[in-house]
Amino acid sequence: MRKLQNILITGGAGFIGSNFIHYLFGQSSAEGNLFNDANFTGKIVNVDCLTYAGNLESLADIEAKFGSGVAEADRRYFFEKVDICDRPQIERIFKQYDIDTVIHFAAESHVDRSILGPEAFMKTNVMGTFTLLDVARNYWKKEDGSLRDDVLFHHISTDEVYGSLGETGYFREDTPYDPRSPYSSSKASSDHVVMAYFHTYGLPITLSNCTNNYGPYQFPEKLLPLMISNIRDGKNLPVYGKGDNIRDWIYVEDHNRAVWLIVNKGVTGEKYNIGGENEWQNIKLLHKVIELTAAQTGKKVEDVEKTITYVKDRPGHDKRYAIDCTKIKTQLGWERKMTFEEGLLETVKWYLKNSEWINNILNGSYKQWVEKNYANR
Ligand code: TDX
Repeated sequence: MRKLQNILITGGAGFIGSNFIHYLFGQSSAEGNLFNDANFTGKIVNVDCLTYAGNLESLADIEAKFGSGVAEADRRYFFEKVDICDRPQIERIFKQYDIDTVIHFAAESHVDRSILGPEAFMKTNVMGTFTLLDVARNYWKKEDGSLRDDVLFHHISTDEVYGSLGETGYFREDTPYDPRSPYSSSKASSDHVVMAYFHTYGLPITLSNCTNNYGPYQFPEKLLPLMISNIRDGKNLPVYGKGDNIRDWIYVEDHNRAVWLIVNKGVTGEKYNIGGENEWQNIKLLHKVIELTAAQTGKKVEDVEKTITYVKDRPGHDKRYAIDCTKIKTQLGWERKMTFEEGLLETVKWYLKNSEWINNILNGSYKQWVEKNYANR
């Protein structure tokens, strides 16, 4: 039986990680209580070095309700500003909180940035993952040298490790890896190191590869929050190439429910694909986002449509991603709860309502980065 009591979450101040912490504490951002089914009773230690994409504002409510805002004896949430590559600090954290589970979200995740500067991706995604695995292997060693079996290291990964699909076909768990960007190659490398720690040392691991996530708290360099905030601000809507690339979209908390299910019931040493079964050509998705955002902001669809700007394509732009998620459905009984219609509308409304959250990012250090790197848009 896995303990699942003292959970180390890496990258908890990022998009998927902050949603995961909300989900685990029964504080889902989805309306209608759809997702408050985690039944988690333990403690969370959030390790995040707060890069440009980490944002403690996304966790202010959690800090108040479960962290420093409550009496020490009732405290269930702890934040540690630490880089996952910093081995002595990671060793200290394992010991101090007696970590029994790692759920590893921390990663450099933006493909465009990996093309402009791959080094941070190799450091964080490859060496950071290695450091965590190696500290876990040492900390979870029993006196006889074997590893405990009530512990787990779960690694979050991406469908991009499988490469790019043509018009047909789906990525399955046994699809050979074929990463094509510095980002996806760094994630593929980390997946291999995780598997190597299972096969070589018997470290109890599980791994998941998911499609494009959408929902609250996503950094506005990614397609959906970028387009929603640009529509709001009357800015151009940059579409790469012809806009005919296809992505499969999943609501972030459907992904996180899958991760929690794997952490609870997944078979040690196994990997699981998680998908939305919801493919959209970028340009078609943009039309849909324009329709919803215009309706919410009182803008005219025709006016917003005129701001669509076709820009230079991303180098090596993968054509299509699509996941076959039969394994997690049939073996673990996972199913999605959010429909795309509802989820997309809720997401549009969330970014418009939480304008302070997004404005703080858009007016912070990210502004200079955009001016430097996206000046031609
Ligand atoms: O301005 C844009 N214009 C545009 O046409 C941006 C930011 C993106 N795009 C296109 C590129 C992609 O085809 O939209 C699609 C989605 O782009 P991103 O949001 O950058 O995501 P993607 O490259 O598909 O990768 C995402 O999903 C898999 C995440 O960023 C990864 O971390 C995850 O692993």
